[in-house]
Amino acid sequence: MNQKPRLFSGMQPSADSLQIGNYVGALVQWRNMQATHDAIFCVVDLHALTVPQDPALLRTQIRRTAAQYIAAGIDPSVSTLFVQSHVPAHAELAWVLNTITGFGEASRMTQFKDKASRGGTDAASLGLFAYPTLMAADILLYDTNDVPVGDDQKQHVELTRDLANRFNTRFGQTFVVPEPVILPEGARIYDLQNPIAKMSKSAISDSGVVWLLDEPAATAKKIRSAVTDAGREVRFDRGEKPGVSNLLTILSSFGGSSITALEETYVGRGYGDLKKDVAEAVVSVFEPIRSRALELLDDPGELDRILGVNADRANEIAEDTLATVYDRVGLLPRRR
Ligand code: ATP
Ligand code: LTN
Repeated sequence: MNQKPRLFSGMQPSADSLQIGNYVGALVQWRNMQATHDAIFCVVDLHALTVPQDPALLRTQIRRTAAQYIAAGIDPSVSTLFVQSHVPAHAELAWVLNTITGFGEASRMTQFKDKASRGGTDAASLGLFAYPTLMAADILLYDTNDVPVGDDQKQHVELTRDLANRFNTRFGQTFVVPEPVILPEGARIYDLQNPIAKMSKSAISDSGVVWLLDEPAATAKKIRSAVTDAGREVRFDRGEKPGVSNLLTILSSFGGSSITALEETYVGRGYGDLKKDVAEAVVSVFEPIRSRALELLDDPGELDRILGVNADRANEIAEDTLATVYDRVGLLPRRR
């Protein structure tokens, strides 16, 4: 039998819209990997709860995130696209994994250190501390082989591998040990106003963030206002020209030409031309995705139905893994 490898990835519904980095760095890769993998994509809403959220806003953000996955080409009849909290086994397996994770080991996770240091470690929640074991549960429930993530999540996938091996050694072969698939550096997009920082959904100011669901005119305006660099030459140089290099990366990702080919096109032309072309390229790709997402959001009943069917599919796999885990660690099976 020639089964495709299993893929699992997810994003937090931490904003009303995804940003251009989520699209280039994750959605485009996910969409392409659907052909080669048995893919599972998750809206990780329980992860979003690790920092304070407004309940009414969170609920819309969950639907909006799912709608953007579909609009960008994740096909819920080919891949499994579901909401994490709809599959209870995620929280349940996370608990068991918490019991085999060292306090010191969890304390070394850099995302926790970064996020916790913003408000002071004492104010950080236990949930934030346990974020990586919930992520490990997401991955391990589905016998996942490949986990496409950005560089910042690599440490969490390494922890997942350690936990899988530890569990297998202690309780017998149970989990597939997953591999991180680190997304290419060329797919990393920086903030338009601060091009040395990664563009992020939860940036303090959104003036340098390009949203997938923004009106085309607003997107074009933001791109025209992007900070550039001293000089006039359009050349890729992340150290000396982070702003221009970021715009070239965006244009290359959206227009398909290589950065070298683009540099040649702009010989003797200025930053204004570059920005105009970037804006056109981004708007022409985002406009149909935006319309499709808004259409899906106009019919929340149908969207919820799709998510329900997909959650059932995910549940079947996840429940099986959880039952094996409960059995291995010595819990008493529940009579049905
Ligand atoms: P938050 O600010 O809420 O952490 P984020 O926008 O940084 O959100 P995540 O939800 O952490 O994004 O990441 C979702 C996916 O998008 C990940 O696979 C991540 O690697 C990718 N991603 C996020 N930002 C960028 C970026 N600027 N460039 C490339 N890929 C990105
Ligand atoms: N922590 C990831 C989101 C995430 C994830 C996962 C990614 C949660 N669970 C499982 C891959 C596999 C992030 O912030 N990008």
